[in-house]
Amino acid sequence: MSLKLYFAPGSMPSRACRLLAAYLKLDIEIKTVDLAVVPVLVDGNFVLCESRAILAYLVNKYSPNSSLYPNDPQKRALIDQRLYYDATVVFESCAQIIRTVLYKQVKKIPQEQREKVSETLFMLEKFLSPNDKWFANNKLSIADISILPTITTIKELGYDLSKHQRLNEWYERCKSLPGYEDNVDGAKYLANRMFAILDDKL
Ligand SMILES: N[C@@H](CCC(=O)N[C@@H](CS)C(=O)NCC(=O)O)C(=O)O
Repeated sequence: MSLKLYFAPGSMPSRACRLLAAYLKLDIEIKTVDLAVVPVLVDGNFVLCESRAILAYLVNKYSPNSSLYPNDPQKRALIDQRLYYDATVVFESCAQIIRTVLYKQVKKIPQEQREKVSETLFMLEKFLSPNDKWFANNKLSIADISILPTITTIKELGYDLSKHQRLNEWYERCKSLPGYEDNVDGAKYLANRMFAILDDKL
């Protein structure tokens, strides 16, 4: 196996790929880069970008019978639905704040961006029904691994996650995942870069 992951610690999708690699105990070289779009996976001659495609590929190839991304069409469809929601809504709600602060050097997070994060987390929590411990099929899946780095970043930016009880309980559960601490370190690194510019927290 010759696996490499081009990675940046602050990058939420990069951290998701690293979390999955730790969970699957993959022998993977983590190559930290500054000036490139990340994450990018290199597996021999095969090169793949887009974190959610990378997560699905790693399970399909290296742990094909795993419940992280099951073969059953309906179970898989529920996971895909969460992944698309993550890519288009959850990640984006946080990424907009990151871009506004880091690229435009804005000192105050715009109110509409704060509200978007709250609304998004309110909707996200609806995927966790009272008996569901995880985002799909009541089992840990690549949907949880994809969503975790963004929620960690939002929390490290100062957001009070206890406003969303089930989401908060899910977050507590995620703390036992292999690689969780590296994910938190990346979120803190990103948050500290933003706090150097920001006047207030999220
Ligand atoms: N949808 C992509 C998002 C990738 C992305 O936005 N990466 C950011 C870091 S989180 C990046 O590389 N930014 C550097 C740049 O655009 O130059 C994924 O999930 O992999």
